[in-house]
Amino acid sequence: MKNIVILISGRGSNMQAIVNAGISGARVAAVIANRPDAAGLAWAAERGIATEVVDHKLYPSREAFDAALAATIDSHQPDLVVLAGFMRILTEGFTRRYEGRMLNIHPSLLPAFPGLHTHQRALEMGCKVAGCTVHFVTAELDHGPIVAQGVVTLQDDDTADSIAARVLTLEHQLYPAAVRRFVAGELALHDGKVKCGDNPAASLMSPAP
Ligand code: NHR
Ligand code: GAR
Repeated sequence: MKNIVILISGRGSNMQAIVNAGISGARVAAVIANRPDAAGLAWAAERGIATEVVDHKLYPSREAFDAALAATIDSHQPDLVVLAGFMRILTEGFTRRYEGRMLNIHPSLLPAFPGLHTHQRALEMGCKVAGCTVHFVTAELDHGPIVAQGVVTLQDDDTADSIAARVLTLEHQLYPAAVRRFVAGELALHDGKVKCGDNPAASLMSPAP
């Protein structure tokens, strides 16, 4: 049985999608938040999942926060660390510790729009498509090797909120599918490149018509 540790900062709907997917061969060993008020914590606790808070405001530096976070994660013996709406930039040392076993979902079609406010930026640029990207986490923010992407078509009356809602629905399919492939041994990082099994269709999703 593999241990998955999920890091959240807020609502945790991607965490819920992964828990609800029931990944065979794995269990969600813990849900850890950097904010005590993260709504997803209560949802996880109600389901008997271990929850922890490592409050970044209680640490004097990013290094000190990351050291405490790593100690908490490691106490759950993770095979995979999943960032699910986790909002703190991680230090290089932290990302190296979990190299090849830490995934993130980012709400844009990377390498476009790393960072925050992705949907608003896509609208302002006149993009015709938007989406989300699952990637391995490396030191460079939102630049790790890409595992899977979900694409939505933009309409004239779209707002950042309407795009976020459509993309989120896709995130909830794409992310559990990627986690399932990692747990099954069909997805790995070798020499900085993504190696995956022979199911390329699992790497690109768009909404059902
Ligand atoms: N850390 C590293 N080193 N590499 C990545 O690829 C990371 C990462 C940490 C988080 C998620 C990412 C996203 O999907 C992620 C990927 C937070 C910020 C941010 O600016 C940017 C990108 C992501 C997460 N955070 C501010 C900070 O100062 C705080 C913002 C807030 O608290 O609201 O850490 O988008
Ligand atoms: C998701 O859309 C995720 O892609 C995005 O925040 C939302 C989290 O929702 N992540 C980031 O912006 C990371 N910086 P959730 O908490 O309901 O999963």
